[in-house]
Amino acid sequence: MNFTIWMLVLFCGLTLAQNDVNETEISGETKLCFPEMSLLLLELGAVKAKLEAVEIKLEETESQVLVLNKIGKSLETKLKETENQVLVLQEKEAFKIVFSAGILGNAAIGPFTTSKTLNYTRVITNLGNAYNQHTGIFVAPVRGMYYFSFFYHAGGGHPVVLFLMKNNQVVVECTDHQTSHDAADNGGNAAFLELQQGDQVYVQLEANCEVWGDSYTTTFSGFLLHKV
Ligand SMILES: *[C@@H]1O[C@H](CO)[C@@H](O)[C@H](O)[C@H]1NC(C)=O
Ligand SMILES: *[C@@H]1O[C@H](CO)[C@@H](O)[C@H](O)[C@H]1NC(C)=O
Ligand SMILES: [Ca+2]
Repeated sequence: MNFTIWMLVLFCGLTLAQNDVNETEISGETKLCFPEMSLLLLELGAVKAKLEAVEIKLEETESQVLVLNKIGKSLETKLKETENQVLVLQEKEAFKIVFSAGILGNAAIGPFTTSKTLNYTRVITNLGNAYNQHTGIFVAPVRGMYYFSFFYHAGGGHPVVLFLMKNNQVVVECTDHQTSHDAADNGGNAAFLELQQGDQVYVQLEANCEVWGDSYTTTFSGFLLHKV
């Protein structure tokens, strides 16, 4: 080998040793020296470009994953809120307070010298057991809006005064005067009542009054409309 060839080999070697693969630089001398080597370098360049593209894609994907994570977290929060609301609704649905009662027997009740709570002793329905047929008193199990109604039949031989009572207060009333010719009195009243837990609701027969006690005509009913 003469000196020129040695120089060329040395130059080619240096070129190959360079770290930075630059297509423009490869194109000239290197192609001359080792055609396979220059092909390899070109391929290497292509691989590098691909790697860079993959890196960019990866970064994009990472930021998308972050966004998805955020969305996932907020969805999780929403789901928990919804679950809680469902629980509240289920509790509401499960919490039913409903009662209706008449009076066992078939006889006049009264007149008494003092006012008396009517004992509606024949329970027709009593979901939640808030009504006590032994005392005639309904006790609100929860704070809420309730509805009560009461009806009576009486013979007309005595006046009728019935009060719907909340604790010691009159809520609504129904009355009928004593008459000689009107032997069949029927009446009633009703009210929506907002009650605190423990409030008592009952029907009070006033002194010197009389109603007919039976299961079908003299009744007391109520139910919880909704909690408040
Ligand atoms: C490659 O080398 C040429 C000539 O030295 C230069 O003009 C070009 O900018 C270089 N390319 C890269 C990607 O470095
Ligand atoms: C209702 O029952 C109670 C006892 O639980 C009694 O003291 C009261 O006199 C009864 N009321 C009427 C109207 O009979
Ligand atoms: Ca009358």
